[in-house]
Amino acid sequence: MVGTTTWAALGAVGMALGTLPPLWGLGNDPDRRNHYLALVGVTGIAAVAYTLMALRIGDLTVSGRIVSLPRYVDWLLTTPLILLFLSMLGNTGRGSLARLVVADVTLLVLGAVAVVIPGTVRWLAFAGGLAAFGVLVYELYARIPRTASFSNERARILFVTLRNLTIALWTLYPVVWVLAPSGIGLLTRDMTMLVVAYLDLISKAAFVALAVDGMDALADADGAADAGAVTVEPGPDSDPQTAD
Ligand code: RET
Repeated sequence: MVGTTTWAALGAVGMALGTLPPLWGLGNDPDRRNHYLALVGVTGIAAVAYTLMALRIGDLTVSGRIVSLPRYVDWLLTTPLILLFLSMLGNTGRGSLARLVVADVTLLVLGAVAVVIPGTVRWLAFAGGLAAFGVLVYELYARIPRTASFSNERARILFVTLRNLTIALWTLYPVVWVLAPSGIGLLTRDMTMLVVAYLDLISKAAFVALAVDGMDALADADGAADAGAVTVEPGPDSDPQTAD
């Protein structure tokens, strides 16, 4: 039977493959070492977490519910790295990054609390998690675009793409939480693992792949500028919205 273990194993393979592009970037673009290190962490840590889940290591049973420790540790480490990367793209400064990470850790901790504590407290914790998520979305959507200083138009476009992908995908997690055994139990545990592994893969491996691709273009643009190959006159092909 195809179940939790298989999905977790597939997740591990996907995350490991997803770590190859930023490793390549690390070797090829020393100027953006920190950006690539953050990306290697995002999929690399998830690859380890999924391997542990496939081996069924770290499943805790708390008040009759199973909580996967590797999953929460993975989220606690890698979602801040995703936010760090977005914040580095926009040079948004420490205050903004701190707000993002505090909101992120708060929502994850409240989510974990909501899994293990029954009754009214469960839904209160969940509502608190949603509120923290609201703070995070507000920062990414409303504040950062006003305060960020992007090194060029391409960096801004890359930020907007990755930010939109992040908000769209992260919004699905609380929905899955409600449908899963943690909430009303419409999804089985196997189904939940499949859906979450799929969401994790897109919000991590696809995010990382798009980020590496975008930074490669940024490096090319820098290289062309350094070599004096950039024309000053904006020609018909130089619209950054349409250039690839
Ligand atoms: C919970 C329940 C409490 C309310 C909210 C949640 C949101 C979780 C999110 C998780 C994102 C995880 C990612 C993992 C990548 O691999 C904890 C489910 C709002 C947004 C992106």
